[in-house]
Amino acid sequence: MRLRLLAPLIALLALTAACGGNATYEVGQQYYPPQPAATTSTSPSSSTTPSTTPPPASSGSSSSTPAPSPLAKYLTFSAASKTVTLTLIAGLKTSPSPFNFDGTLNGQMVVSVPAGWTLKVNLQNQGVLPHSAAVVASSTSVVPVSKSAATPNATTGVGTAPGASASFTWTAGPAGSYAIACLIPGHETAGMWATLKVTAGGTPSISG
Ligand SMILES: [Cu+2]
Repeated sequence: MRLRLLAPLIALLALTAACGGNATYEVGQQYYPPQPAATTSTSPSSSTTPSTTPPPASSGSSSSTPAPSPLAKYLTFSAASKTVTLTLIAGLKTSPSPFNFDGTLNGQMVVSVPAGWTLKVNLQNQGVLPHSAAVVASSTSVVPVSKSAATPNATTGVGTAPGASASFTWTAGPAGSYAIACLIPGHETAGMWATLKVTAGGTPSISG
């Protein structure tokens, strides 16, 4: 009886000792197969993830900066020199209306500049008509708030010719609501103006 029990036990011990190294390999190999199986089972769900990835990718780039306006590229500023530079593309071709600034109409674009800061407006006429830019008291005014707050020939038909550029500089203030408009006759009423807010403090911003 004892021998019968011992014999298989010894055989088992000998086997374990002989292929102890192999046993570890087998364990390692056994771990491999389940992993590819797990990968294949997750690949259908991961293949649905890439199709939903494009929208998160675009929102992911926007999450790096809190809700950036597509107009943000038109405004740069230096807090050190209290200078704001606004690029106004007149007659942007992608807009359905030729009477647009940076593709916006009717005060849709809102530019904020702290009082006392220097606002430099660079007008680039990419349209087919002459255009101009000037700071006015409101979207119904055709008179620049100051002589210097307008591009050359702002109120005449000459304006800034298609393909040409012009600029003006204005010291923002007093605080309040203004508009930046094209004063070529008829253009402002056609919607060619942006909202300008001169704030008591803070930093420049653009939205719309
Ligand atoms: Cu115009």
